[in-house]
Amino acid sequence: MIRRLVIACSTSMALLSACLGGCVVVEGEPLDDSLGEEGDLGSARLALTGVTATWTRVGRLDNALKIAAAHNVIFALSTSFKLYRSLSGQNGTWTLEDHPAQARDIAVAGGLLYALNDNKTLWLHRDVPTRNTWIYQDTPFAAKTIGSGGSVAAVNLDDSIWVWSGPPAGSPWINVGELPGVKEVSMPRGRYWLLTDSGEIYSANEGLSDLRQLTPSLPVAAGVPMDISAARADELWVLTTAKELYKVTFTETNCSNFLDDDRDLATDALDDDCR
Ligand SMILES: [Ca+2]
Ligand SMILES: [Ca+2]
Repeated sequence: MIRRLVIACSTSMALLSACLGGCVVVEGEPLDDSLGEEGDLGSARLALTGVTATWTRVGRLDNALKIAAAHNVIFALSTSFKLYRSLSGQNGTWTLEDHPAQARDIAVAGGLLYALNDNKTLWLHRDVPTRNTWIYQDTPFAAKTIGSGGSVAAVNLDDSIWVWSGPPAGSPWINVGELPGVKEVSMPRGRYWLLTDSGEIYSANEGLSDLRQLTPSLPVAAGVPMDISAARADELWVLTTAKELYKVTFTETNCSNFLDDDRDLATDALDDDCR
């Protein structure tokens, strides 16, 4: 059981002019994705009422370190800090986007791609024709990870969780709580997803209340989740320690409780899941 504490501390920001690394685009160097087949792992109940979670194995990313999901594209940062993108996440669809050699985590927030560098500088990616550019945003010096969603969600070294209200650069960070053992947070509109150091995934309401564990539904060989990313409340991407990539989709199954259980902005009979 995760203990919830809300703490108050401040994150001061210092402007550093460090470079994110190379900006040269090199095409056609996919991740090693030669293993595995796609497959539906079947359904598992989230410990939430009115929702069923369906795990689907999408592919394998042998060299992946981090993932970041947008609405129609997923990014992966490799262990050699190369950035790849794919429309589906399936094997053979990854293309090299850039080589941000200092990046250690990536996130898509509000449809924009960010990188957190080794020196704790935060950069916004601008994909313009013929070259990648990265624009300095801030220095969340205590951040250990950043996560996707409506805003950049940083987990600090002391397990406190912060949401960044930018861009523009220099916008403030807002403390939304603390969860001992938390590793990554993803905050699509309507849902918080939390990944612990031991690989457990929890759903939470705003304010980190009502924590509910997402049943893993993974084969033993897949290991445990090591990164999560969600661009929308009813879809969660999961990278495991065995470098398997999964997509978890959430279906509204209680169609008469006047609640939008899967947080897809459609309630009961208005939700396609209920038709
Ligand atoms: Ca409902
Ligand atoms: Ca719904």
